[in-house]
Amino acid sequence: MAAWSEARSRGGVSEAGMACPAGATAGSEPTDGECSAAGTPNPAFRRDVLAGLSARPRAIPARWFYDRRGSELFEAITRLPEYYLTRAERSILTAHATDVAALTGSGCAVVEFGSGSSAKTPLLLAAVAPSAYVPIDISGEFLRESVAALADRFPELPIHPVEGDFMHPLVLPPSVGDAPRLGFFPGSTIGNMSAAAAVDLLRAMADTLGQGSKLLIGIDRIKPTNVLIPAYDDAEGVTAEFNLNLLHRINRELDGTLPVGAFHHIARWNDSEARIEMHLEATRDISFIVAGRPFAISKGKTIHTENSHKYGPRDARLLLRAGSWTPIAEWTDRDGLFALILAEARPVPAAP
Ligand code: AVJ
Repeated sequence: MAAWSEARSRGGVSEAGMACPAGATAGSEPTDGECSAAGTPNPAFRRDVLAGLSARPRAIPARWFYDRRGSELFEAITRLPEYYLTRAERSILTAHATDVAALTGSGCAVVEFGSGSSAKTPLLLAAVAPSAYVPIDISGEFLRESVAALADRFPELPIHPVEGDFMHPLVLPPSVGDAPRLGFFPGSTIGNMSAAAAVDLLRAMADTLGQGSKLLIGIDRIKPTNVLIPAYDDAEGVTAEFNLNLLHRINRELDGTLPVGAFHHIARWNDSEARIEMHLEATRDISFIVAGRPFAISKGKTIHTENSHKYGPRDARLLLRAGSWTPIAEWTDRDGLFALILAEARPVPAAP
């Protein structure tokens, strides 16, 4: 998620993030989302952390939040009173999934970018009566878990999981047939990317789904900071724990000696970039080792760990158009906190 390294290498971050399967085996090169077995550090994680701690400003891609513990903490975040995003998006789907279905028709193939482990996917599937469901995720383990859960709920629905990086155009399995495609990208995951990376992703999605396809995407809106900040800095400290878990993960998987207690969770609104930023701030001068290399951070300096961009109604539509999608309908929750937008991949008439 750009802090998610402009999200170029990580494909399927579902809203639940990546589960780290208990039985993860030591492959030669663990894929991005998967845990390394003890003693075999994930080379991409090692590379990103060493580069991120060496860069100024320091920044580590947010996708590394989601080891098993991080995924559990994210699940806990989605239940916090302050974290309105998940509830707002679910309420929109509950109220409007039938409106979505009226515009897509039944019998389309639903292609979810990130495997659907959230409660939202069943709401959509129940309403649109798809001919097939195609979850795409880079983590095979995570994909299998969510396929099993959905197969239970929709025993008649053909499910064709695709293990791959949805940041790049993919070929859908031939078994999907030629049913019209409906892409699904909930959770405002697109907000973790820079505008440039988001546009690249949207174009890759259009390439994967093809002309005439539709995309249902969740995008969080700009709103007052007295609502935004608590959503990323909750009273219980769950988000702080989620952020700090990244340091624990570095210590566990990369032989780190980071003094986690000397870091402080920060969530701040960057108004010119229209985003929430999460940082970890050193509360004193610190020296530590990661993967055999020495590092130092002075008191008051931070490691930037996440961006969560927010979009006004026009901003969101412009982003979609820039990514080759034409918005055709949108819905919000009763408080206007979050938007669900339906867009279509269709040729745009030449300028007059
Ligand atoms: C899952 C990426 C949408 O940015 O709101 C939640 C992740 N970070 N609390 C978001 C997150 C801190 C979340 N996304």
